[in-house]
Amino acid sequence: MDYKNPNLVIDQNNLQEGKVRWRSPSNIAIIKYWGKHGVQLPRNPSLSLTLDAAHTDTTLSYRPRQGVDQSQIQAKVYLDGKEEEKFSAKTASYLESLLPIFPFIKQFDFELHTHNSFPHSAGIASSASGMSALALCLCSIEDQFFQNLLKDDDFERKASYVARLGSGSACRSVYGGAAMWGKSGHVENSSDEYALPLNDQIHEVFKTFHDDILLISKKEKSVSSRAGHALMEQNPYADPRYAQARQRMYQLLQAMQQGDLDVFGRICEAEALSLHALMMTSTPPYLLLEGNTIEAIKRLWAFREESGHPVYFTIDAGPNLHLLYPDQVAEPAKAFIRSELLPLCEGSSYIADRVGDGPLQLEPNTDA
Ligand code: 2P0
Repeated sequence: MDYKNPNLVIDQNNLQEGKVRWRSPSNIAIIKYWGKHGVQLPRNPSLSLTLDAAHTDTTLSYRPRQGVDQSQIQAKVYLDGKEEEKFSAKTASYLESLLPIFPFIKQFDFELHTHNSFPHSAGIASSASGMSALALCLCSIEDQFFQNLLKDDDFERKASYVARLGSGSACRSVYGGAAMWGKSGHVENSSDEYALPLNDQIHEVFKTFHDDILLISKKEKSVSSRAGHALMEQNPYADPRYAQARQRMYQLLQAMQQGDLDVFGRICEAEALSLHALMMTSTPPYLLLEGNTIEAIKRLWAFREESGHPVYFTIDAGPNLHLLYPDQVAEPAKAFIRSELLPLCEGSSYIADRVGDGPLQLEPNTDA
């Protein structure tokens, strides 16, 4: 797949200013992406559920530059109305890297207003929602000027590809429900370069899933995901890990087709623990789990043993626990979470989220 296209230069007579706006959700990985090469190419396939409440709203304004010179791309980024110079510099260099795909970028100056629905301290990666929202905005600009992404499938695949270049996990957020990313012999058209929606292939029960995110700690994590991915290159367990992820992907896809919650839950929890085991076996080793993360897992296992309810956990690259369960057990699951798990959370806080329908294009003239 090659999206380089030198023809996407806007005729001077058609150059005009405008705005596009997208809301894009975060996602929670069931099979984890951990280890990469090149520009966010994954070492193993991953699969995630797209969230709903945790999302980023981004408005991208573009204004024609006076004469196309060689000077650097201009992008000002405002987070909740406040200019963020660090994000402005990062966004400008991301846009610069996209010039072979969107040559029209150098015909504009950009302003980006962005708002996350979740607090920074929540430990939800804003890179997945933020980078997918920006990628969708860029594809919308292309579509406005060239009308060549008219088919939803083409639009979404390109947005997923472009989002991946910004942040790996972002490519999965372009699709609602469940999405997988990375070449797998078991999924036709799967690719390391973009994600695929899986919704035709999975049981309806997974679309009813809740994800209650328990905020065990709101502290900034000690090792970034970027550094964590890099440490995989020297990890002695890296190769067996990539083989394990491939095998689990196959088992998970079958379980999700059949609606087998038990197998889904076993793989989901094993993946979370494998991810953190990889951190513990890196050089230098590190640990993102807190004592209360472990205590919450033990209480959950005891609750499941007693009640038989299909409530499972996963963990991202941080200490917070995501509790996943189908809507049919929401009542007992929420009662258990309130009485036994919230006391383990910082300020008893959690975010109630659910599997969502994916990104939404918004009217650009509402507040960002
Ligand atoms: C995932 N995570 O599959 C894994 C599991 C966190 C734990 O991808 O460097 O921010 O931007 O490609 O996507 C977090 O890493 O990494 C991540 P980059 P990203 O969701």
